[in-house]
Amino acid sequence: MLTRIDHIGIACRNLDETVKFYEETYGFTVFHSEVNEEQGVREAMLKINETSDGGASYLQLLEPIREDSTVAKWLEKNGEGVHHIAFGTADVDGDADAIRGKGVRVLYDEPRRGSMGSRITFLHPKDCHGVLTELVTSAPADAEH
Ligand code: CMX
Ligand code: CO
Repeated sequence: MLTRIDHIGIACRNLDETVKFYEETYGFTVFHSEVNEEQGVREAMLKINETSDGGASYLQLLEPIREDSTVAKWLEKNGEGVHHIAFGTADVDGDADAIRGKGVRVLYDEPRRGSMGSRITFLHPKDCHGVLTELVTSAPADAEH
């Protein structure tokens, strides 16, 4: 069951400048940052609020680290902006299977590694009314990232 907006993914050209904008304009702070080689991004997670399912909602600022990454390709075509939304669930495997069963393309056979040791998969935007949609199960609270 999808129980929260886990994050909104925002593509930017310069992560440091974009983080500065969110800090100075809204007073948000970076909760976590990392490089995800597989996804081809350098990212910062800004925690916005905690949620009733025990998780939290974040902004995920994404800067491409490779020209052939999905985010680089998207920036080239669209410029900076909202790239995807992510729903949080305790069971990304089960929810992805259920959604696949409804005829929506799930991009990965098995969930991959996301921010902070989470497990993530994506639904094809063309099957979701134009919205690239991610499903996330957070790492257990005691897990190492
Ligand atoms: N939102 C909405 N539509 C999108 C989109 C997005 N983010 N990215 C691509 N599309 C649309 C394009 O506009 C295009 O539509 P048209 O054919 O009407 O022009 C169509 O999808 C195909 O786009 P493309 O530019 O040819 O891109 P690809 O098919 O090569 O890749 C996708 C699209 C969704 C398969 C790819 O972006 C992907 O695998 N995404 C999942 C991984 C990802 O996004 N990782 C970065 C974030 C990591 C994280 O969140 O941790
Ligand atoms: Co994301």
